[in-house]
Amino acid sequence: MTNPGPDGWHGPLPDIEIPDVSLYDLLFAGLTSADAAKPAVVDHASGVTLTLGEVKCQTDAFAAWLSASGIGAGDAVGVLLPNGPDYLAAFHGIARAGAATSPVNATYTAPEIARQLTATKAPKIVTHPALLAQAVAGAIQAGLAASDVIVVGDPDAPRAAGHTAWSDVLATEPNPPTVDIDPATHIACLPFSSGTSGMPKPVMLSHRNLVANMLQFNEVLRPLGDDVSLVAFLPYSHIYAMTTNLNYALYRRCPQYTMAGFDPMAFLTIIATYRPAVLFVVPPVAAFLAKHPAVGQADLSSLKLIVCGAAPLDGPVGEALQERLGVRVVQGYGMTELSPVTHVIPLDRRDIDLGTIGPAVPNVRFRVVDPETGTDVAVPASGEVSQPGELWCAGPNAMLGYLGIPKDADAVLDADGWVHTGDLVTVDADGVVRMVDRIKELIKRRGMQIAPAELEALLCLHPAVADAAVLGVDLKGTAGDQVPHALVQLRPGAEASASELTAWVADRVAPHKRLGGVHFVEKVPRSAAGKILRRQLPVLLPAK
Ligand code: AYL
Repeated sequence: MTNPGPDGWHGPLPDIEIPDVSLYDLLFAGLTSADAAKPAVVDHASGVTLTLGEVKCQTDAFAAWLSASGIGAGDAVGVLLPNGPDYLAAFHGIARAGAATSPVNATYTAPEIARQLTATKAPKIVTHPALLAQAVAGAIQAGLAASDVIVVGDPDAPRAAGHTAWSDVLATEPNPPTVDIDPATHIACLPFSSGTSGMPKPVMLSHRNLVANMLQFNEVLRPLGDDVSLVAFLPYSHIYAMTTNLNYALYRRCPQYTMAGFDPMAFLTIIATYRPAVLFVVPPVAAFLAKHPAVGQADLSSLKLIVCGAAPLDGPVGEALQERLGVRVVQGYGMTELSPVTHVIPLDRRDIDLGTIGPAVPNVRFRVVDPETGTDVAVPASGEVSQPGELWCAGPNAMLGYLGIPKDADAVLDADGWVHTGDLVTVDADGVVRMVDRIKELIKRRGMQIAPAELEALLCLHPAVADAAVLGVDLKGTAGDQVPHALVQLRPGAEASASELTAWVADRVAPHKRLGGVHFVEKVPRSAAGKILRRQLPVLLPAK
């Protein structure tokens, strides 16, 4: 085996055939009556359980309702729901109708919701009673009518307010018209990502992208056997949970135990009660499981695998977790633009450092490219690692592009199909990759994206602010968890306090994007072309 091959580096597992089918056909078309009776989703807090057959029936009913409402190919529908049983049919009903889900983070404020609905031109939104106020405000800002807001749960209150009740939608005859779906070009989902720079934008993921990534990832999990039951606490609105939890558990006919948010003690209770086999976590949750005293008292004996991704896992934390729980822990890497998973440590490769992201999953090719010269870094000798370079990935899981942004205007997906990740990595002679740094603008908080450009634009709307730059500051005692700080240049003669500007941002964004500090500077450093000189920002922070 030569690695890298002519088309880049590859992983240890052989490539697989990706079936040319829609998501619905892969997950539901061949559902046997035995499988239909299996639990698909269990929500501990509400006690609601849906079988696979019930999820399919709801999916069909929602697809039929959407089709009858004139929604289909080329349309998007907003989904603003916490994790819970209704999410499954909402997502798949939209895809079956030929439309795309525009998944909105459940903690978003009305302006954030409106921006997302507007960018994806979504004519409808599905939401939850607990999120109704911000959903309606966002929908109205985006030009939707009250009846375009579909509300799950008790039907009476939404009906009285002129909204559409989910239970009325689900009463539709579950026989939607057949929609011709070309898996390679038909968009199933439009999650938002800021890519390597600028504002968050809708990422066009096709049916093939989502089908492929689930199957690519499945190859890595194959040694686990039949049980991949899992706790779905990471938000479905993020591609990490959408692919590896929502869709993957359905594909494998295993139950997913939903949590509307991460509550550590409820999380431990759910694991002890339902005995799932797998957890998909982000580094702060890995650290909680590795260190918190309560974990020592909990029964976590059902667990067989913990996959950690979305931000850097500290190798020793991974080791400590593996040791403490006696559970295999692996690190994975992904990016929304790649549907998302490209690298995971193989389950049987105990020799690979948990601080790496492992080799590529099947069908992914990757390159490590010197950002200065644009050439691939030299292949290292056995036992050594390469020079750092930017990770480029290609495969059937690579996005179609950003919605509404011309292909040649986007620096992320190139004409040869490589996604330029904006992450700096090294690779060893076996194709095992280690993250070194992020060279894109992105800040990550608990695995969730924060685009500096979004907060900078908000700050510049404040009357006292002349210019602003936002950078990520590592949170103490965490490996790689960051909080955004702002460097603010005030207008001459204008006054504003740090707390006023912090509140200005907090009033307008989801909690994870709130500023951890505001520091006043004489001038925000910009190039002659007006670009923020981001490398100069850290030295402008006050000494700790
Ligand atoms: P997005 N270590 C360090 N940084 C990471 C890692 C990791 N293991 N994984 C993701 N990132 C960063 O689009 C990196 O900067 O998708 C990358 O470009 O919200 C960015 O996060 C992408 O952020 C899985 C399944 C990871 C999913 C994912 C992450 C999807 C995050 C592993 O098994």
